[in-house]
Amino acid sequence: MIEKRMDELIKILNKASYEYHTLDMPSISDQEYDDYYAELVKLEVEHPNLVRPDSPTMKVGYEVIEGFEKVTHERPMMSLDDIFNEEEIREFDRKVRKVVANPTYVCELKIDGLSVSLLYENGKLVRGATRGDGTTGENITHNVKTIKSVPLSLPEDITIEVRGEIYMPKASFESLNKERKEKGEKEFANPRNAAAGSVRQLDSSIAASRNLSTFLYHIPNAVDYHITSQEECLNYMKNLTFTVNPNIIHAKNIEEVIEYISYWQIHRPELPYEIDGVVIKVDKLQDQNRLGFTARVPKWAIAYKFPAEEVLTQLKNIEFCVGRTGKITPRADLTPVHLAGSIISSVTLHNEDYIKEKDIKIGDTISIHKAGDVIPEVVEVKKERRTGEEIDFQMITHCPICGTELVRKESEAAYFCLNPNCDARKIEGLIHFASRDAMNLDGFGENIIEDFYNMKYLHTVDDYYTLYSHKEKLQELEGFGEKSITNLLDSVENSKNNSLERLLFGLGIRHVGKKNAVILASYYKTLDNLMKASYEELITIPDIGEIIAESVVNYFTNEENKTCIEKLREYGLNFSYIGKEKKESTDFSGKTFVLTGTLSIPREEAKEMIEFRGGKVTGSVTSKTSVVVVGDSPGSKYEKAKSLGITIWEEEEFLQKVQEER
Ligand code: 0OW
Repeated sequence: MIEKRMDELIKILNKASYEYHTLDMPSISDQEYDDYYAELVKLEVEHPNLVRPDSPTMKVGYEVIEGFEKVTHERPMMSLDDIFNEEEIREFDRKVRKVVANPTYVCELKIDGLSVSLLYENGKLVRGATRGDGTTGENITHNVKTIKSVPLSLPEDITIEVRGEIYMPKASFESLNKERKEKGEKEFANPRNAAAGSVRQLDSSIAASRNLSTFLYHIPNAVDYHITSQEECLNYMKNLTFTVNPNIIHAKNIEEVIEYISYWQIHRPELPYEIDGVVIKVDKLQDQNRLGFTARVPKWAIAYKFPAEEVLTQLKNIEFCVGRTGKITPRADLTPVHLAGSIISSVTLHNEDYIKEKDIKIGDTISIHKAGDVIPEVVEVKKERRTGEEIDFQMITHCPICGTELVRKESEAAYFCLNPNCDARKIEGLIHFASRDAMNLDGFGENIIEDFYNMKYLHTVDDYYTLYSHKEKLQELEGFGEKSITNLLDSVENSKNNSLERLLFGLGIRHVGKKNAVILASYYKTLDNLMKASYEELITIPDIGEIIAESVVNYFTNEENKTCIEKLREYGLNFSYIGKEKKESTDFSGKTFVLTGTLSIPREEAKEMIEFRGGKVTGSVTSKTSVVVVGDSPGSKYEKAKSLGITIWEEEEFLQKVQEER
């Protein structure tokens, strides 16, 4: 009957989700999953009273709560003491040995996320909570349910609390920040903040969209489940289908702990998630009990923190960059220095307030590190190294390029050059127009554009399309010839066929980033429709807020912009949205791909190439698969594709076809 069928479907779907998200070894195809899922949704719609709390339909993030309930942790969620060097690691071992004769340890990567407690009753997830102050946390069940690696039900009907870390993988963090930047929103400083910001949302559809994940590492009352060591505890949780970090080791002694730490200090950048150290735990529970706790932290565990790599260098000078929007950004010109895998020769000083706050002077010795392991940032000025020769910082009052007096927008720290004809702004605008994500004018690097600007061949973006009339003169330029100029002119010509969103993004309308350009282009289909759009209509479009709507209306009422657009129309640029649905059938659109074996490019990139061209990538080979792309040492998917007679592309054939269909 209905309930029995729903039970079956939920078991199949939850098992499939666990295999896909936790084991990365799906045993049914996406299509089969979708079919079962659709059947379950149909049954749930027809019988709402039969919907179960652990149905996978509960994961899509449909709940918006009013506020966060407080949760009291029966057993406080402990913190950890931090140590920072080998001597302190040995000191920890000595202290342990005062109580425990021959301790063995478990070493766990210290996941840089936020702690979470998951409570299950009779095998069903009933509550997710943040650590809070260790005793009182927030109820985030509605968000935790949307995390794919969190099981809604367990293979046994037991009641248990497990604790771990919610984190955002580096790749998700990158794409989230890119998206936010395009929408003109503030970017997250690091994945930890992004994860915390995601689970603190009242609307769970936001958390559902953030691709969060978990690693579980603790059962507060493990002894009640006849567990005798941390190692057993981790295996117990694995068997309950929780995700446990795969890089945990059992160390016979402190030497092996130190070896493990040295290894991960080097290989940390290869991990797909951020870690900020290693957690060392005495393995046997009876030893843990003998060591006990302080008020705040266990005495049987410690967190070794990797040093945030930091280097010293000289601040030689402070320069001022003028951005496309006229924003003036002070930049420190540094004595080049090696930092975390790259050479740093300049670092942003953001704005005048920032420089004053850190009391930065020209000639200072400063320390820099990579904030969130990515962007170089000034840590502090080494005042003790001052010689008295240093020069106080003076904010400029006029644009370094055009001399216009700078203005400081109230409530903003930045200064702006508001001269729309400022050379720096015009050049930045031309560079943006030609950039990869905009009109993608192959070959037009920043220097070439600046040269052409200074030679008056380029002034506004429509001038790209009259360059061909200067062909002879351009060919005689130093460093150019017939071939290189022809290539430049060809890429300009080809760009006329770009879909509307590229042109929209390229025009540099304030606050209209790549994503919003797609939203507007796909909504209005043609530039003319968009130019006629009213403010009132624009703000009704999802994700298009007042700021963007106002900016779009202002842009298209500006005479100079209208003139430029009329010229582009005259030169034959495509003003329509060539959306995915309109693409004629090609090597990719509408086809299902499976990738197998090791490719020379990251899988994620290959996936993006396929999806950008209207294709779909799935995890397993079925009769519905169109093409299997084969890298080095392919696996069973390759065999299956041959047995099913499915089209197979070696990697170079795949890349050839990608190139043909840009
Ligand atoms: N961040 C971690 C981590 C870990 C807890 C449970 C017993 C003592 C602390 O990867 N692998 N193991 C523990 O063990 N804690 C961790 O993180 C803690 C949570 C709160 C502060 C630290 O981030």
